[in-house]
Amino acid sequence: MKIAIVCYPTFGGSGVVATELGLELARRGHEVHFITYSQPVRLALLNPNIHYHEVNVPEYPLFHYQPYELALSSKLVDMVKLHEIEVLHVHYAIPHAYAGYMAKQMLKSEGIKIPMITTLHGTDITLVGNHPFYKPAVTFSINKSDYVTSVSQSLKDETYRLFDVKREIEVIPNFIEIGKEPIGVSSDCERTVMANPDQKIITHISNFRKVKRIPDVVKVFYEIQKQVPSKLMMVGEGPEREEAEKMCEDLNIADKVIFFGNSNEIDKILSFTDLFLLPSETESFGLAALEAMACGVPVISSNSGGLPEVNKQGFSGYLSDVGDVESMAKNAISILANEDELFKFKRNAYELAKDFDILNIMPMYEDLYERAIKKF
Ligand code: GMT
Repeated sequence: MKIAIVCYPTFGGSGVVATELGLELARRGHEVHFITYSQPVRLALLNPNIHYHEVNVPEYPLFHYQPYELALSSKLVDMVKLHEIEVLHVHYAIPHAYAGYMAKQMLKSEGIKIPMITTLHGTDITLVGNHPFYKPAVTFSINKSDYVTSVSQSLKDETYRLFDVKREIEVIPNFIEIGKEPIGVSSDCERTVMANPDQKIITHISNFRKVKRIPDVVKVFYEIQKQVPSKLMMVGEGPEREEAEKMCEDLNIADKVIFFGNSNEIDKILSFTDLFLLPSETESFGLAALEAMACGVPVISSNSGGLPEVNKQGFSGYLSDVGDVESMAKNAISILANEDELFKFKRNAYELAKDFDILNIMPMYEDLYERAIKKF
């Protein structure tokens, strides 16, 4: 099949899911065209089935806001015609589904019919898309998509609750490549860069936005380190980072916390990690938690959104109410303070991650593409 993937090219979240999806489709022999404003972070171009087309938005002094949707829809039209693309798969409704719909209409006027699949990822529904300024356009573009998927049952329910959506939404969970980075593959020497042998390693990875509740990460760690010798790895970049660094100074734990910024070595950091923290306000899925579990790392998370579909209470970790840092710290300590318990949770986390193996999820997307192409 010839598939166009539209996504954000950024670290984490929907961009990573879209990129990993495209890479796997290419490995399976499909021709994949990434169409976005810069090369997706995890995209490796050394595969003859992978193509990358950059969307350029020329600067013009008249424009206070550059018209990205216009440039994207034009690029989609050109690429579909040039490469005879058979299906458009847009990740994140805003503005991709909107631009995709416009491209479809332009192509239709030239006698070319192509199906569009929209995958909802989370903030496009729960935070941004729900804003009254965007809601009519988001509702319209979801309803005008030929197929809609969401990354969790929780996100599907939220979409029906918040929007007047008539379309059927299919749940296709996020996935992970199991066994890509075998557990414990990195050397002890690398571990010492992060912590002493007697210290446990706790990790948080995110875009450091408000929704991630970064102060809760610091508060939970503050309680943990009082009882268990440990270090905290803060991976990612975003608006809450500075405040978190200040908080660590104020709590006198700055020497126990490393702020990495965005990193391309997430697998390596996770392979040394003993516990992952994700206390988010809302999380449609929590891909970072799954990435941790696939490296055999138990998860302490909030119980919001789709997190209970990924992290299982008392098995792969624990879930607490949003903001209940006391319970999160207590659960974290109960895992970390006992080696047998830690070993059990690590093994369980890895076992559970296997349910989301890319090999189990990919056929769902391939089946969807086949149905979509056949119908058109
Ligand atoms: O985590 C973020 O804030 C980034 C965001 C995105 O759209 O890139 O992530 C969302 O999509 C991910 C991939 O499907 C999900 O794993 C995240 O849970 C979801 N984030 C939220 O719902 C806050």
